[in-house]
Amino acid sequence: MQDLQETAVQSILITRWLGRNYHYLASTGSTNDLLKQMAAGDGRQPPTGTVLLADYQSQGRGRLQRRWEAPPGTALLFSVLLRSGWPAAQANWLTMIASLAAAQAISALCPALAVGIKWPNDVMVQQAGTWCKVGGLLLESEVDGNGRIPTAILGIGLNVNMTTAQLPQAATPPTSLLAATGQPVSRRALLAALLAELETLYETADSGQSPQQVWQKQLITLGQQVKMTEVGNGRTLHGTASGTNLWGHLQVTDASGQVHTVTAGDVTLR
Ligand code: BT5
Repeated sequence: MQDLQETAVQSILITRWLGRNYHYLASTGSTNDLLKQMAAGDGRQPPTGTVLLADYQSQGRGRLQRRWEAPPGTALLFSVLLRSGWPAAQANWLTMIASLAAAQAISALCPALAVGIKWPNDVMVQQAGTWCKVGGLLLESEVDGNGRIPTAILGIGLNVNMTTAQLPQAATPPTSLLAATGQPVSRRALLAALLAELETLYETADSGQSPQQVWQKQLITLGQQVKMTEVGNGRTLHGTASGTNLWGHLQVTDASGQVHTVTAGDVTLR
């Protein structure tokens, strides 16, 4: 699609470094997989802030090897390489700032939409009074011997111009910006706005400041009755999402008043 090719995107980018090294592909398996290979390759190492975008993914992935599906020409599907060097505990800040950047960019282009974040990695918009998933984040990072993250790949998928009939079957009700507003949205303008927000948020986080305060304001999960399935131990918790910490972990208070801090999991709002 021409709107997302290199020259078209470079001409409207306002970032200093994020996305300045930008690659477009009409189709690939998964942008996360390809960017990971490029970052690990023997050739010229792509710099931090490299963005790889595909108009279509045949093997698009969510967390836990779930599928991420979007027909050609309808979505933003891209990955960002960040050579952060942050301590491992801060890795989650990348998911937090990416979901914030996506929410802020959507608000800028679709001011009438209510936008929020569903913990831990869903970008949501309200449609006919219901929160629906319009995008998701997939962070993949490795920890080195010093407990730091030399390289992180941040995958971002946003449903932009899918018609209602093109939305996939999904656990959380899905939508697109077109379906929610009735208007097509420029993928190129949305991408440029998102990268600009992400660059600013990244620089603040890079100075050591947690995005928690700003991020928490957008979190639709807080104060809700939730069913939480923890990733890793598969434990299920029922309770109220009562707070978060600096690392973006979710606190769930159960009926007996005990507070459980969850680092990774799936939330169903009840
Ligand atoms: C996510 O996982 O939400 C992360 C999605 C990240 C996708 C991007 S696209 C660019 C980059 N390259 C990749 O290969 N991936 C990243 P998770 O929370 O596990 O949600 C996955 C679930 O969302 C699936 O099991 C479906 O139920 C649902 N789903 C699949 N496609 C969807 C879509 N287009 N819109 C809304 N929900 C979807």
